[in-house]
Amino acid sequence: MKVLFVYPRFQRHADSNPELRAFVPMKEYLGSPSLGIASVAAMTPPGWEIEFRDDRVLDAARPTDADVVALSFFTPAATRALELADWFRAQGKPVVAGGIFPTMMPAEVVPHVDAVVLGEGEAVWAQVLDDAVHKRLQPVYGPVICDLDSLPPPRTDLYFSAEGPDFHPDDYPLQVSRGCPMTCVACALPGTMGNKLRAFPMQHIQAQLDLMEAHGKRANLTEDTGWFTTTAAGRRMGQLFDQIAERGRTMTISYVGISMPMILAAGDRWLSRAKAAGVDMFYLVGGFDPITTRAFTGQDDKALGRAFEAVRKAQDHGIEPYTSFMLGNDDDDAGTVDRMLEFSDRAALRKAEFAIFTPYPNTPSWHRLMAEDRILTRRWERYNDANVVFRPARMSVEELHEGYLRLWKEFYQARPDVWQMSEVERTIQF
Ligand code: B12
Ligand code: SF4
Repeated sequence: MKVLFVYPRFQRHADSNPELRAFVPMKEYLGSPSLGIASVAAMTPPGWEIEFRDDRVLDAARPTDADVVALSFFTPAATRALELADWFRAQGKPVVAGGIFPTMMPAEVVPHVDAVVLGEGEAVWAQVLDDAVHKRLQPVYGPVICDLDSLPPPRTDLYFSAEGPDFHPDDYPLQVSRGCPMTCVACALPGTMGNKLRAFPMQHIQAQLDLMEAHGKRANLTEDTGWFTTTAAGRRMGQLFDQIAERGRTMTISYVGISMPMILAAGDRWLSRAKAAGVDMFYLVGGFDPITTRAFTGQDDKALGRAFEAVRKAQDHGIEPYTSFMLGNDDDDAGTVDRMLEFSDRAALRKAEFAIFTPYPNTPSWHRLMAEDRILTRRWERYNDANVVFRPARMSVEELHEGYLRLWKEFYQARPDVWQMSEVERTIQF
């Protein structure tokens, strides 16, 4: 028996806005696939052959001898995923879907597939395959929240083997926990993985690191799983850093996802331990937390002061804050763009990315904007933080989009040395 896992393609910043190619190397935003397929594949029963297709690298709509096709997708990839589901079903293949979008919007997916898996797929995966073989797939499985102690390490090696000359990500995601007790209104995570923080056992994390190291890969620790939302979780991360440093693995972590409140809450010792473990960069996510949603509105000098403090604290510990700015929260106005650029200069930021606020389906933000009749489109491929899909509160749609383009342009025009891009890189399509 054989299962084909497919990771459908989605548009990145410069795909949606080709003028950005002059400033952003396309490969910077290709990234590894999410861990969804690797995690579920690890629960595939013995005797099953596994094939993996990354539709971003090579069109996945090709004939297959697989008995089941399994799609994994988040919202930006949903349009393509449903197209692929239709295509494979037209070839007579049973199609199963899982991931953030199927979990948040099952009614959109059910008509295109034979089964939708809600939530964490590992617990029902063997059952789904068995039902597929016996032609008794149910339309919906789950929602399920897994016991993390029982899970094998994800089969990230499937992704390594799909790399090619034009596609070899610098790093791969590593999960240290799942679920999040916070309630950021634009986040899908509490809705898909629950609002209780569950930690992976240390040996599970070590096994993931072993696999990366054995293949010469680096790991990035995802910010979104709430790993630092409790003191105990922060302490565990400190222990992980110590173990990495002790085992001399200081090249294993490429960056750690984090937010400004998390940096401010971290003690100097914690930051020094991160640095000693080889963490040279934070992926500093903005736009969700109370500091970055207020700092650039022109109305909250205290939040702005805290933002400077957070960036300086990382820099003082020798960790570069690669800052992700989000434009389009309800308190942002046209002046926010200048405030973000001025902040970047004064804080001596070297690298940043810019995103347009996006109300992801079935999140609290989505429900509020629906109720206010401010959702402009349900074309899911446009839900990628690079298009305006809602009516902003204090800007026009055009002002928001132009402000986003100006952020990328003016930030990198002032820093021509950050990405040493050749002419080929400026134009190449990965
Ligand atoms: C790594 C990562 C990326 C990678 C890979 C892309 C991806 N996610 O597919 C890259 C860097 C490319 C990326 C890009 C983006 N990302 Co991103 N990313 C993540 C991150 C940090 C980790 C993903 C991951 O590996 N999760 C762990 C796996 C195990 O979880 P999972 O995929 O949900 O899989 C489980 C279940 O869903 C299910 N399942 C999944 N697939 C399948 C398949 C089957 C068959 C079955 C049965 C079950 C199943 O079982 C799995 C195991 O339990 C998440 C946050 C997070 N913690 O999830 C954000 C996240 C997915 N990203 C998000 C966003 C918004 C983006 C961007 C659009 C914008 C941005 N600024 O980041 C860009 C996209 C493009 C652009 N404009 O350039 C949002 C998604 C919102 C949504 N509702 O869809 C998230 C949730 C962050 C957040 N908190 O808002 N991202
Ligand atoms: S953005 Fe991060 S902290 Fe906020 S709910 Fe999502 S995972 Fe939790």
